Amino acid sequence: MGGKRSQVSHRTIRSPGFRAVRMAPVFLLVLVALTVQPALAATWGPYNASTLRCIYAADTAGTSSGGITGTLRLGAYSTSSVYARVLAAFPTTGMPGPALITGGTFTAVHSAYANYSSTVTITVSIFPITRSWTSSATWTTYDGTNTWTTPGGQKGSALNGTQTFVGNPSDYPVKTWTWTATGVDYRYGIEMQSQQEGSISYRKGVGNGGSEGGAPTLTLTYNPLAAPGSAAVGTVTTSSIQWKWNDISNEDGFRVYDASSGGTNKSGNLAANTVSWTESGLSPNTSYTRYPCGYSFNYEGPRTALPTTVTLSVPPSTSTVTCDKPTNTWSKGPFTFTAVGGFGAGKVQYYRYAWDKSPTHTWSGSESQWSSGTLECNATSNGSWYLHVKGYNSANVENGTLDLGPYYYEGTAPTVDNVTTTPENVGSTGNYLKGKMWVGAEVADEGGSGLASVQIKLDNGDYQTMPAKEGGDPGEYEKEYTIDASWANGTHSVTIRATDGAGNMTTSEPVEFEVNKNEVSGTIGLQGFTSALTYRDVVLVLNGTTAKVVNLGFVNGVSAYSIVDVPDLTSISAKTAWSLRKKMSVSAEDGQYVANFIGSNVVRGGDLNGDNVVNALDYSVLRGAWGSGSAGDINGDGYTDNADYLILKANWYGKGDAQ
Ligand SMILES: [Ca+2]
Ligand SMILES: [Ca+2]
Ligand SMILES: [Ca+2]
Ligand SMILES: [Ca+2]
Repeated sequence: MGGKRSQVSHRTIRSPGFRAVRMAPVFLLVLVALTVQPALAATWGPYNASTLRCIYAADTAGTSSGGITGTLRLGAYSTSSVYARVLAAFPTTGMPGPALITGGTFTAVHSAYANYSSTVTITVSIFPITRSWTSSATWTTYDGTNTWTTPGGQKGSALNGTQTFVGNPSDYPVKTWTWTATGVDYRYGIEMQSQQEGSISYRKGVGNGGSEGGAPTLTLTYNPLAAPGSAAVGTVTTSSIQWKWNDISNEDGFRVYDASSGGTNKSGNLAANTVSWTESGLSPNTSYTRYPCGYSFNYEGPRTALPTTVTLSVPPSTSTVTCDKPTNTWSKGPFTFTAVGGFGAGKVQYYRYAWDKSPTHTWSGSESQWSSGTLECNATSNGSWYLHVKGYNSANVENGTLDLGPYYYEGTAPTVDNVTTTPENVGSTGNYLKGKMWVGAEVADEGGSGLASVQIKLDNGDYQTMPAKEGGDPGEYEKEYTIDASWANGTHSVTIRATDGAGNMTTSEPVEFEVNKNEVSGTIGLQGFTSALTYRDVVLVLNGTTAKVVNLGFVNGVSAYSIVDVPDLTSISAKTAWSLRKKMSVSAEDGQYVANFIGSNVVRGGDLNGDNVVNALDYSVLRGAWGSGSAGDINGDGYTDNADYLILKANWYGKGDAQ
């Protein structure tokens, strides 16, 4: 400072140029040369006349016009040139390091017309300008267009150091302002204001320049902000990270950003000397990098990258790891586990897992990893199984374990043995006739889960429950069927399926059986037969080929008959001893044929020799047996006599049907 002040020399202001100016009718000229001296760090400046931007006004009304550039004056130059206010800009663009200008020292020379002999007084205040402005600024606008909030210059409170010059100008008294900014930055410049504003008169003023006096000086002080030192992160959770850094000097506080430049201020304004901040609301298993910086006033210091940190993964729970099989429930596996929501940022990076029969697990850190898709676990022995998982984030930091289970596994299928079918009625070839049929089986299960169901199906029908056999031994099952007219003839089968509590299933081979439930029935009437109960063998021929002999008891010449185990029929014929054969066509879709040999289909008598015609040969037989009952008793009354003859006669030359 002393060096600067030494520049204000009488030698300078009495230069030839000064004298020329002094010859002007009036003179008071203030000129300020501005320089900036580094307070704490770098040197900035010096300013020179060409870097200054100045406006002036004659009084508070701003009625005077005109500006000056490159020279800072305050006071009266002439009665028509009174500078009550002066705005001075001193560019700080490029000032090394962000910093708040916190103060300054301004030194100016009280100058007056050299021949002016009276003592002159001027009191000068300095204010910080609180917004940017341009060299087009006027009394009312800061850029020639937009108005100041306060006409005459938008400014903060007066900086301390108001000075009053008193003295004879020839003394060129030097005054120095030294101030400290409080809560406002005067990066935008300063306003020098005469407290005699409105009454400044000729030949008094402050400031100088060139030939009019020594050059004043301006020294700015500012606080540079260093980058905070990086420190290890503190507590990390699934949703928060405690960021830490080292303190710096001069800061009003700290801010934490999410980028090395630009980005978002995540922390807001933190207090001075803050060295940690816990950021919450973060996503699990997500990588974050933060950049704290100090700030002072409107300025921020350089940012420091803190260690990139990954939040913890979501700890495993029964909500985040699920199985397709319930616990405490038998199944045959496999056990498929799902990481609900999957893996990755916001969730869990991977699990380590163990699948075993122990309810708990001691972690070694070398367990297999599960990092995508589903996890299928297969049990290798019957009993209780458990899945143990431990979650990790992408930085391989674990967070939480979970034991799932028990899952009851067994893989031993039931046994189905001794499947039998037993018909109530069986035909000549072993075929099952109409009537009941019982299917039996012996079913058992091992492995622990026990039998859950025993089912049976007939042919390709649906499975039905096969009940335990009434009165049977444990493990014996029996199903009763009734073969009726609705059954189709032919091969049928039953299949038994047993399932245990774990879902293991055994299905027997189909057991086949043959069904032929056809039958033919009806009544047979013998022409002219006795009314008393009398038995006759009747030869029934099926489809002209298969003969069935039945012994029937006739009452009133009529007898019912029924033959089971017959093939599908198209015809049936009937014949007894001493009768003509009678044949009938039959049809029935369900195999239940009816043929009534009565009325016009009655079995006619007279064929005594069995050649199925009635002629003289039969008559000869009748005559031979006349009076006895052995050979010609057509009507069954025990005698061969005229009654039999009449039947023969009635059918004379009659011919029976083919078989
Ligand atoms: Ca500090
Ligand atoms: Ca089993
Ligand atoms: Ca005959
Ligand atoms: Ca007779």
